[in-house]
Amino acid sequence: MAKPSRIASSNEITASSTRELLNQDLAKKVRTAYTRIEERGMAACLFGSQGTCCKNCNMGPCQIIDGVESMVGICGATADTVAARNFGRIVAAGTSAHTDHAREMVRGFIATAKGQTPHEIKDVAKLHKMAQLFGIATEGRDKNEIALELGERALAEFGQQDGILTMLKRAPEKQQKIWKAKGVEPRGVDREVVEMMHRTHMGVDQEYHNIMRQASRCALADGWGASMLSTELTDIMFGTPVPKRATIDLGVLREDMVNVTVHGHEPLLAESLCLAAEDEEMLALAKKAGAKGINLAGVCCTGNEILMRRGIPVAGSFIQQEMVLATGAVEAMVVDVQCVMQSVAQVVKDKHTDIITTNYRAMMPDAVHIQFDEHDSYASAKKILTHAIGNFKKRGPHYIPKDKKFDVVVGFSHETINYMLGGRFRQSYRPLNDNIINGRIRGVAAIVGCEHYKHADNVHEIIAKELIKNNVLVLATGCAAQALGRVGLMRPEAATEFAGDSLREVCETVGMPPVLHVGSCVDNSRLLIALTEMVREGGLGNDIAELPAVGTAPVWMSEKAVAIGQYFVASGAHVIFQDLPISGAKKFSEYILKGLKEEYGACWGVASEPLDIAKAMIAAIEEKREALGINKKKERVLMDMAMRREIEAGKGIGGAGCGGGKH
Ligand code: NFS
Repeated sequence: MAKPSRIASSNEITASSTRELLNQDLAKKVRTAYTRIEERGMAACLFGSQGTCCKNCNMGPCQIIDGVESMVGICGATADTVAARNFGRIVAAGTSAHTDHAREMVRGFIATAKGQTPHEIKDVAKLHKMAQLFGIATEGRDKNEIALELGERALAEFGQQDGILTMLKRAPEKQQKIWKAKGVEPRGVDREVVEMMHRTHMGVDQEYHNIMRQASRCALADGWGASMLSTELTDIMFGTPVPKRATIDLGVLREDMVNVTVHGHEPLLAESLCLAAEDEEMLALAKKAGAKGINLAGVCCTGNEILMRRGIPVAGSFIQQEMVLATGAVEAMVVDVQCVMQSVAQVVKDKHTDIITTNYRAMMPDAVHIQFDEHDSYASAKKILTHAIGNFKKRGPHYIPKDKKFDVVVGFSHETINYMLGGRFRQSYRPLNDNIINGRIRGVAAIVGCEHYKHADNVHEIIAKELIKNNVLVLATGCAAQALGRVGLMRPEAATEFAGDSLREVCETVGMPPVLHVGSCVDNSRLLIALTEMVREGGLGNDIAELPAVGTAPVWMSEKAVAIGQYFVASGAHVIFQDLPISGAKKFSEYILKGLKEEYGACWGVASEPLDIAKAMIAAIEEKREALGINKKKERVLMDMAMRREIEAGKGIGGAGCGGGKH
């Protein structure tokens, strides 16, 4: 039996801003997740956390104990079946969240192409690339006309019943062949979620390998389908991120301005707010209320979206959302969908702050609802800001930890990585591949996903520092990226301070941080493309499974993180989490932690301590390097003229010039 989840107590909070705030009298009056954890005083249910609680029908709920005949489900379902069904449902829920987000972005994209939003088609080069992928003619056509056709074709893939999703064609050929052979190519985005739910209904799919086949298909519909569509179309509409300096943490709130925090996920709302916050009429209104202006700040992944594209500061990550409000300095927190704790409306109960819900899909008691209309988004944004400005004069006692504001350099889209390492004239992944082959960079590690309260909040930091110390380049997304930004790892100087010698050398030459912010969770699709480009560039194997690349979402909270993990595993990338709800089912666990590797070349891993996660990631990278034959130390041979002539004569010198690699 695995040990029960550890509950973090408030003395394990390492974020100095959070600690400082919680010590203020003002914040002590507020009930936060930290309070609730202390008051609950109990560990999570063992059956639930080990994956063996079944509530898929009303004969139960059944708690299953693996190997005990009297403790299977009333229907006879075994621990392996139950854990696999639960896992499949987690993947389906995570996928549904990403895909519904993506659908809204595609609809916004169509509205933009029709001229119905204040936005425009910004990245025409990417528009043409995507059009080409979809077989859409571009020559002599207006950008909006192409965008409209692309948007409609993309939208149709959500409800598609047969065939395969177009974006799958972007994967390395070998990956595509594996998916075809396994029968896991997603047909349509919605179809895979529905089928996953159906197959895990009582009395349908009761064979865990088969359940996981659909979980892979469903997750691939997320990563290579909807999430990738969302990222690309959002880039086309709002601009592909390029490196920008910005700031992060609670200190970005302003004493003298109307503070409006944007929390949630779909950047259509946030982008409209960014435009409206610069509107003369809005600024005049703010001044009339006694403020110097409007300070927009992000929270969670919406924060990442506008941070990446506009350099708008981030006030807090998932774990800090209550802290942002506990400052008493926020006039409104504008939310749309996902990762918004219901408690936020209670945190502001005695404050002037309003929680403004904006989406018909996501309402909350004690919040103010102002519906965001994508066809009239500018007017919606102005209405929301007007409401927030109206609260400024009512601001009461407040506390902003002003010095808790950390510099970050963000905006590392896959195109940026291409450019940064390759330079303007030879944009390519060649320099990255070469640096991996010659060992300056041992490999690439993704640190993604959420935060929660079960563990101390420096897990991401410990993992990242160990990785970069060992010359592994780190790419980060989601709230993990914000956690790493808060501890100063997204400054170029961090390379000098924390990276191993050879990674430091590469970072210093290029002027980049050793931890690159790649975007929101939906933008994990950028990592799939980056990995694909590394394969395509050559020298590191024929598919993602051969690359010295590995991922972790150590402190996962949301079901979305498991969907992401599954699409990485099914794409050949090894993924390590701090825990997974599988340990109560022996055979199923073995399949997840080992068996999947035979099918996709990658599997899941679990390690509870952050340093162990980092070590497991480094070991996985080293294993790949060994298999590629790039770990052999290259002997430096000082050549004299006679030796050079010998080479020219075609006789050669063993090992020289090939990095000891395979031929
Ligand atoms: Ni990702 Fe973003 Fe954060 Fe986790 Fe939630 S905000 S989409 S799910 S908690 S990283």
